[in-house]
Amino acid sequence: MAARYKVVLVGDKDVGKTSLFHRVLFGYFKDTDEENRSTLGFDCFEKSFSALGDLVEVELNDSPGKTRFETHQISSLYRSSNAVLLVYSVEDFASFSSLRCWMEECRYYMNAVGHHNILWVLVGNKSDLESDITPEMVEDFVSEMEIEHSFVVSAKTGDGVEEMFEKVIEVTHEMRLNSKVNVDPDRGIKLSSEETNRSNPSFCYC
Ligand SMILES: Nc1nc2c(ncn2[C@@H]2O[C@H](COP(=O)(O)OP(=O)(O)OP(=O)(O)O)[C@@H](O)[C@H]2O)c(=O)[nH]1
Ligand SMILES: [Mg+2]
Repeated sequence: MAARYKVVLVGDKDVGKTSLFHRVLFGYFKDTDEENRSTLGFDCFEKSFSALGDLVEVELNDSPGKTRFETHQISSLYRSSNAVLLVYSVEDFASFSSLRCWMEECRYYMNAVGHHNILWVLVGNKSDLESDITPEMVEDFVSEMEIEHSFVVSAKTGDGVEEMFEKVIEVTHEMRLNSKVNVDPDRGIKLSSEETNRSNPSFCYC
């Protein structure tokens, strides 16, 4: 059976999460008019990718930049994610600054269920526009927040998007292969058989 991973896009309104979602899944840039473009729900779509020679199923989740949802909807999305793409727009310093809050929010819900095996990825979108964010700012942020992977991409031109997503899936798959802790995308964290046998004869879902 193919491994399944859940990846979630988070970040401020208008940074281009939905545009990245379309670019990754359907390979084109979907421009929308200002009135109708804000994401109102948690859209998701599943697609197969190849990683380290294996076929993997990836559920990519788009989320609204303005939280309008009940806590349980947000917490269940975060706690079952394998990778979180923290998206900012390179021409919007405020969207970069608020990533700390987005990360804290995600960590809060993940910590609540003991889910620590997450791949955090920093994604600067709109690289086709002039950037307000210097490489030093990015370096300081990733080192302070202990983020291992950072990319600058453009959903509009497609520049860097495919490479970024391939890397995310590859590293996520590598983490899964090297780890004893697995995440069931529907139910949360599941201990591996070795861990389970040691503590409890049945699987433990948080
Ligand atoms: N120039 C440029 N514009 C982009 C890019 N990606 C998205 N946009 C534009 O930025 C605006 C917001 O994009 P969305 O994808 O709707 O942003 P979002 O993060 O999903 O916003 P919310 O759903 O409100 O949270 C739209 O007008 C997009 O066309 C990009 O790479 N370059
Ligand atoms: Mg959106």
